[in-house]
Amino acid sequence: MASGGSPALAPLAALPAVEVAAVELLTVELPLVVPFTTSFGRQTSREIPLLRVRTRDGDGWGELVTPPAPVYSEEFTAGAALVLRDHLVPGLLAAGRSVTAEDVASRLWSVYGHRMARAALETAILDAQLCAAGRSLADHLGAVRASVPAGVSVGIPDGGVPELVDQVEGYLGEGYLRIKAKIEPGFDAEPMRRLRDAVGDDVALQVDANAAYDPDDPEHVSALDRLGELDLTLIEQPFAPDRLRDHAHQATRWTTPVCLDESVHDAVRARDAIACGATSVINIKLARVGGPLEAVAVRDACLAVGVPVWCGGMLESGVGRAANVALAALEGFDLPGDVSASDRYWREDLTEPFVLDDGHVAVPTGPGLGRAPRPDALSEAAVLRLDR
Ligand code: OSB
Ligand code: MG
Repeated sequence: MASGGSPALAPLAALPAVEVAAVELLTVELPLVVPFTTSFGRQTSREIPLLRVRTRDGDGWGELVTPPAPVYSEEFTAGAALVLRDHLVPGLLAAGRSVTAEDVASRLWSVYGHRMARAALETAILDAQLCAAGRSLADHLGAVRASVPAGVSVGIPDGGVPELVDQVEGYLGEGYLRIKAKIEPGFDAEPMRRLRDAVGDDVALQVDANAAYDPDDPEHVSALDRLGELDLTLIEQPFAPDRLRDHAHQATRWTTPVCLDESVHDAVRARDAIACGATSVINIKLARVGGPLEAVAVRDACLAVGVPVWCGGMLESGVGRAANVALAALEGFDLPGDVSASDRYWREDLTEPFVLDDGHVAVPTGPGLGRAPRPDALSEAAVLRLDR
């Protein structure tokens, strides 16, 4: 994989390797408390595959955040599981069972893409290494805060604007510090105007199109133009991931800052997107860029040129959320992220829950991720062995 060009601001400490005894994927199905609809589809639950790296010193965990279908990017769960079993895990262990998180990028450089699959593997190995060393992920990555400001991402509700306003008012009442609303062609300028009118001018409001707009369609562009009146914090990923120049062109016309998500799959792309004017804010998801190490490289590339970043999410359980919250605790993550409390997603999380406290989520302090799945949450998990 083409990994990031920018060196880390302060290089991460080297951790001792762990000796891998087994690698497994444990999959559980968890219903969402409220359906989540974006321009690319509607989800009522998540099939959550957790990657477990068993070592002599204990287990490490990582979450595979792929959706069931290739609708957010090329990646999807069944494909990711196969690529892990047939390519990533064998490729990693071919050079020996003593591994570090860095080995996921360096030993697997010749495997293209599949960043969410790699991220699960890298996170699990790093978790195992950090647990053995008795150090938290946040500490290791260089966290500068003990809690992170929490935003919430709100799907397109079945009940339209009235239901959207209800949901948003509920989240604001709980203390969330900013609202991100999903938009799609036909559900954009007018609904967002009504949402802005309902919540008032003081609420930090942003929108996410998940690449649903066509820059060559004047009606699409004019709907996005009209968002400019709403004092939005940013508009996330209006166009398809490869359309950097179209993002750059519209960014010169809009007052609303453009923020890229899907387009930014690594630090090199982050640098290029910034340099061509396609983005002035970046949503960093460690799973989208291949793991926590590349996520830090993306952050470094942004910080070097003064581009603010924030931590995105993929409806993670507590396992993936723990890694996201650690990342969001780094310098540069100054905007509230999609790092919401467990109860925004699940009636019962797979781990000890993350809770909202005065609009913030506390950064785990325990070794590694600081969260592991409760054994009873995995009692009915389907298990796939990945290392033979
Ligand atoms: O585009 O940010 C996105 C969820 C799944 C896939 C893509 C996205 C999202 C979210 C939810 O917006 C973020 C979260 O709360 O985890
Ligand atoms: Mg997004």
